[in-house]
Amino acid sequence: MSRIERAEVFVASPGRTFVTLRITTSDGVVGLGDATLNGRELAVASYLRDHLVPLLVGKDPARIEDMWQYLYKGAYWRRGPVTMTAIAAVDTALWDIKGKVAGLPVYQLLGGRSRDGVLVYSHASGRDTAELLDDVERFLALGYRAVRAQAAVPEVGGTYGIRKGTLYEPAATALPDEQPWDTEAYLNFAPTYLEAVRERFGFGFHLLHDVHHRLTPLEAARFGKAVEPCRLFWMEDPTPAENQEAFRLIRQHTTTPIATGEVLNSIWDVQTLITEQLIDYVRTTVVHAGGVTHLRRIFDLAALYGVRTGSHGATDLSPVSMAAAVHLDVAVPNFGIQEYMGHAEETLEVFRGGPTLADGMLHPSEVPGLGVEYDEKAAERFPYQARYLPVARRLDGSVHDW
Ligand code: KDG
Ligand code: MG
Repeated sequence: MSRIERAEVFVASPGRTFVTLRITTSDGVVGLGDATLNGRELAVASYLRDHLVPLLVGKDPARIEDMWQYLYKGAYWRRGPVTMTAIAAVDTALWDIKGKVAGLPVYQLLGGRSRDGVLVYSHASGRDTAELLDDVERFLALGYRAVRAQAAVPEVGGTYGIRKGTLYEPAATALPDEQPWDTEAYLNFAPTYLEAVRERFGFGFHLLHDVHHRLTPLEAARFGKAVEPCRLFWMEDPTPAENQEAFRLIRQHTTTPIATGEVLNSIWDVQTLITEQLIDYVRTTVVHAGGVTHLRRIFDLAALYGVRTGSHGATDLSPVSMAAAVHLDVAVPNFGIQEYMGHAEETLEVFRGGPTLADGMLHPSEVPGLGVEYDEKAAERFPYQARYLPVARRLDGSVHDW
């Protein structure tokens, strides 16, 4: 019987930092898992190296569900992003191995295709409305059928989600950048640029917006009502999602669809949101929510309640995560949309292969497994660089949700 012979953890910063787990079996089959937790990367690397790798060696790589239960229940300490990201890396690597052993792409192991391609949205942004409109135009010209729109709030001179270079990268400083925030200014301004987008480009594409956890439930309800004429595909993370019950109030006041979940890690974190149908799209991901095995479980629960999927896909999700996401997206019946920002050139020098983009849709790789390779030699050219996500402060100096 095949055994896990080796498990190695790589930390490198090709364009940005990624933590990658590589499991090798006694038959020489190699599987990859993403273990990147933006701004807290080394905590997961240590969890893997110091606590999980010693448990993996000698185990049967084919027993994916059993491994998941063993690592989750065996930790005793439940949930949390560090634990769930580490478990996700092992789980994803084992799915990669299973696909390679079977000679099938992972989506075939998940039941095969439910659709021909995976609808994606990308990020348009601008320092003001005019710049945002140009950027939306650019994405539509590239063939995207869904675009997220964010513009800097003039009174505070910025906000989350505004691209500086070719790719949006919030974790850009050696210590956290402190950014100002003013809710009233945002609430006055954001609806105006979303309206401007619809006025200029019409309704022939999906328009999304990320509130990034910054509003109270009542403020979110007010925002949702204000943008109803824009017919958003969704408003994302309208309020911090730790308090699942808070979404009831938003739901009662607006028909703007709601998406949340990118910072949540387990089925229990989204249980009320899903079973009470307080959201329309669940944004949990392969890498931060326990891998393919656990994300499938979340998606299946969501399917029972008519909630669709809309997984996080920012640049801090490595090409291994993106590949795994697209295998799941193409297979599950309740897929909604997939976020896709692409990756820096340096990132793609290290991670080769993966899904392909055509006409605003991603298509999974047809090679056995996930279809991504990790070039260890290339990674050595990009040593680890510590980077933090920013912190938001209100105008009175107090800390706000970033
Ligand atoms: O690491 C944090 C980013 O992934 C996050 O800020 C991006 O909100 C985000 C999104 O929707 O892509
Ligand atoms: Mg988001």
